[in-house]
Amino acid sequence: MRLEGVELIRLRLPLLSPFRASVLTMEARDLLLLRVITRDGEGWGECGALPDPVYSEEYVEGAAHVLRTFLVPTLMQAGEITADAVAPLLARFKGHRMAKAALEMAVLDAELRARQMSLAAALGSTRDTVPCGVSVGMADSIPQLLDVVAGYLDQGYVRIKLKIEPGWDVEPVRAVRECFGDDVLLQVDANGAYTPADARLLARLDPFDLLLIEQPLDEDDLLGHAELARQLRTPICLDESITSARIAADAISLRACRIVNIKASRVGGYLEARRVHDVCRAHGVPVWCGDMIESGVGRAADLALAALPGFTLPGDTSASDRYFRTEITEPFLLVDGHLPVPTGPEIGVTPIPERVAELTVNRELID
Ligand code: NPQ
Ligand code: MG
Repeated sequence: MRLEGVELIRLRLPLLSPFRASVLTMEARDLLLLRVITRDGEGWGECGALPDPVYSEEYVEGAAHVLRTFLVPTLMQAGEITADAVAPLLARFKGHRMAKAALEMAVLDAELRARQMSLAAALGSTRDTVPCGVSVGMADSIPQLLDVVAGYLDQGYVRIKLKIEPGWDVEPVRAVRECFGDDVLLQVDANGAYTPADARLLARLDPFDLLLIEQPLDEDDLLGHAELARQLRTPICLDESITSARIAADAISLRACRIVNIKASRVGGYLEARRVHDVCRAHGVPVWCGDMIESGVGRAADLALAALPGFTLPGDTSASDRYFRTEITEPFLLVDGHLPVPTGPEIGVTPIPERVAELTVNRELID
């Protein structure tokens, strides 16, 4: 296909309640959507970058700039392209994986619409529903945290993930275990808030039978995670560190992690995310699908990814009403702790124009 235009759409989606992690407290989701225009139709992509460069070095405004200045013009000058060609065409530009992922996703969506094929089928996904976990931000008090967790368990979420940082770790985990029992699937995510010197502190989490400890150390400290893994019983899962299939292979070989959180946005797109899945599966490493507080556009594509056979742990792809009052697509509703994998052609959802208009901060067409 040939790109005739790419629209960058900035949205602001208010959150139902502030989301707090070690790196940031978020009140509203500043979001960048992409719409690619071809002769045969359109395709949608979503950029996972946060408004501030605190999860990784990318941020929404920077992604919009690199797309406008380098990535979109490169694809528009390339003539006939396919989704497979996007990453090689953009490889000369270093980094900016979330910006690249959004553009590749929109081209892939357009291609799948033209072929009347679902993303799930294109990826080789094997299931039509996925079990859903939920990520719980830090709270002002332990009782408030327990109320929030009780609410999500009542809604049917099959796994609880608690954001932790030094000073909010052992106590909240102990409280959740004591309040909800040993059978609740429970894990924690530090977003890199600890250092190797915290090994003994983190080992105090071992008695609580957690599924995993996610990204305790800096994203570039693979050897630090390998050393920490030798001192903990609880498996280490990496998120921020795993930015490509090659790094996944290195992390596994270095024994820096026993589980991997896969996010298509973080690794540069759904095609690379499939390759990360394949590498982990080849090494017997379980994976699960992370979440960047996406709209229904990213959520739909993540569900197709999470339906791949190697995704054997519940992910963070929660129902639409976990974060938003207004969803820009048809909302994803939790049924018996599961969400349906979209089976329609392409990513399976289309943003609802009225909802997009209501939440749009600005739109710019590059053509
Ligand atoms: C994670 N998300 O696994 C990601 C990253 C993330 C749902 O835990 C504000 C503060 C917004 C921290 C969005 C979840 C965020 C955030 C995504 C962290 O690390
Ligand atoms: Mg994480």
